[in-house]
Amino acid sequence: MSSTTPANTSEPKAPPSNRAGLTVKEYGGLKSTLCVGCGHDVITRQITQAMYEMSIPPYKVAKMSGIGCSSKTTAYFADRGHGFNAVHGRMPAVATGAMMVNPSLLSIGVSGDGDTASIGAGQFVHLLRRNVPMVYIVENNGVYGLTKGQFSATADAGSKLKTGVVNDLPAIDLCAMAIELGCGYVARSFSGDMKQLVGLLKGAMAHRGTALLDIISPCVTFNNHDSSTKSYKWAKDHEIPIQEIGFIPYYEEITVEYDPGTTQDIELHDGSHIRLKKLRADYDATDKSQALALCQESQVKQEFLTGLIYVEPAKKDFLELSGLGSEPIVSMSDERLRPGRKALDEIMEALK
Ligand SMILES: Cc1ncc(C[n+]2csc(CCOP(=O)(O)OP(=O)(O)O)c2C)c(N)n1
Ligand code: SF4
Ligand SMILES: [Mg+2]
Repeated sequence: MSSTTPANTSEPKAPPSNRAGLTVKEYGGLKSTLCVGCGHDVITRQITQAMYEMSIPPYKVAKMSGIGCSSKTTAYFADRGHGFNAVHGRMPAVATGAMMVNPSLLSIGVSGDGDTASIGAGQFVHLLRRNVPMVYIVENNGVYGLTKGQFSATADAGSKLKTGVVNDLPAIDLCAMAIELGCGYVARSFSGDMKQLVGLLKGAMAHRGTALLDIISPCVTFNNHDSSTKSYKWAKDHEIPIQEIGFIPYYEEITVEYDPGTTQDIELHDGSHIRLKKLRADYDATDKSQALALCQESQVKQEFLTGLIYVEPAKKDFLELSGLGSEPIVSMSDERLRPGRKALDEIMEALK
């Protein structure tokens, strides 16, 4: 054979690695056991993509969840990460403890509308009030999917189950609740809007404090029919994005100017920027009263407004508010953590 034989150009190219030297495949997890077409699996893919694009090493992640089809999601990404599958509705307490002990991890919580807005509502409001540093994703399908499709507290009044049962109660708006309780990053999205979702997830991962993402995630088995307001068709037909989301990580130089009239540029605490191309000319995502008004407008007009509804990057998180130093408790020595005989004697003396 001649030495000038052309090189084999059909040789497969190595998949691209990120700054952590990992390919997107290395952010994968177990094979999903959810129904084919479930919105939750689409969200899993976007979480995986966002972690990869942010070059977050999987072992630096604490995956937290409760109970439900949605709460199984944490098994399907970053299988080299840490994980805790808590009791139904109790993920916030476990996540709070984990973050107090080891804030060097990025906590990603995945919950359902039942897990968060029904049984877990009491825990959820205190997580928001405390501003626990974590990404909190609600995979919202308006039903308890795992227990065969009963209405949850986020189901809209008037929506119907396949059996014909009508929901008479008003829905809890998780975004409005989060803004009211002081959450500093509040977004709404749809599992079918992948580009928007990845941008919002990256911003949430760079945010300090609780970042809430309320994502409509259709349950194809129990709540995807025409009289449901949590179906693929309804969400696709009604989605009105309020911005186009751009995310610029801290290590990338910002070279393009922006027009403050039509674009909003928000610097997050790690130096990343979230750039919002406004599709609603006057909307300011840093204005709390505008954000609450938008949620209300969305309810009254039955519109499905998506995007970054509210952001307050400078807000102090629970660790700062609690006066904890930057050293994680988990890496402190026993000598520093135990008070010792002298200190105990002094306490006992003071109690006499
Ligand atoms: C204490 C307790 N109460 C009730 C249940 C039964 N249960 C399991 S999952 C679930 C609801 C899940 O709904 P959601 O959080 O919306 O998740 P989805 O399955 O819809 O993703 C319920 C009521 C339970 N496991 N534990
Ligand atoms: S029952 Fe619904 S929520 Fe659960 S896996 Fe199936 S489609 Fe998804
Ligand atoms: Mg649900």
